[in-house]
Amino acid sequence: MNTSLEELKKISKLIREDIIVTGRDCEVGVHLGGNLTLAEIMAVLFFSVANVDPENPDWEARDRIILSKGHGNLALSSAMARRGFFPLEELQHFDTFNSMLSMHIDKHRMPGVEISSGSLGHGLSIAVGAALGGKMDAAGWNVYCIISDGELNEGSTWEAILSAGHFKLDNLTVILDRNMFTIEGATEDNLSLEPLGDKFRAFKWHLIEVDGHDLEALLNAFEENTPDGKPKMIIANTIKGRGLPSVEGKASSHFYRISKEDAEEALAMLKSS
Ligand SMILES: Cc1ncc(C[n+]2csc(CCOP(=O)(O)OP(=O)(O)O)c2C)c(N)n1
Repeated sequence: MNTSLEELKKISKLIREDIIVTGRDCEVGVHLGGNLTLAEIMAVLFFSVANVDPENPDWEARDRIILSKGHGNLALSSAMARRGFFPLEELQHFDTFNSMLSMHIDKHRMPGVEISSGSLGHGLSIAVGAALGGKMDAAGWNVYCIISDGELNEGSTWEAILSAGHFKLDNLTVILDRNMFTIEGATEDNLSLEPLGDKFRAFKWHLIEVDGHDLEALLNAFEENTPDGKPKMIIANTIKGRGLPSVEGKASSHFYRISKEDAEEALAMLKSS
């Protein structure tokens, strides 16, 4: 899909707005921190990079988008609604009884979604299986999988990373939401991950590191070819809770209900950006 940078900027701002408004209106609160990291990534994926058809969500030749960090469903839901997979009004019912949109992803309710997720550490293994299947069938589609840095604390994720390098899955692109925090605090305090770039290279991946809020950098990263059949790892450096001054860059942004006043402030900042 051909979408200009200017248009992508507008879309990513709309996704941010949806997250803040839903976060304000959802009684129990939402995962604000780790959804606000995804706005630009979702805009670029759904409106430029991935070959998907909202009119025909199960189209065989579609690219497969797998959000492994299922608590990012609000950003995903906003992007998919704005792309036309379902009406935008659905967001008003986010996480209410019988809604198609829940705190974590339910593939049986949401059209165009590949997997249910929310139990962390499974999505990349499924993405690797899909990419391997695509290769075996000589299918032309690609797999895009978004993982969190918290999921790198799970062994299953590393098994998948090992497999993708071994099987030369150059039809697989992973976007790592590297916001440096999990629910418990800083990743480097809990179970340190660095040097991540060296680790992915050693596992035979093509590594690209970008500012995950920079639309142009993300677009370039997706477009870059990978050498020698390597799968692509995009480390997207993001800021947890981006756009919410009181919690930006803090673990406390992870899950809460934003106050009306803070939402007003965040929306005003967004408007003037
Ligand atoms: C298997 C599993 N264990 C624990 C949880 C509870 N949980 C929800 S979010 C989260 C961690 C959040 O950190 P991260 O995965 O890095 O997400 P992000 O910072 O990108 O929001 C945890 C442990 C879970 N969803 N799944």
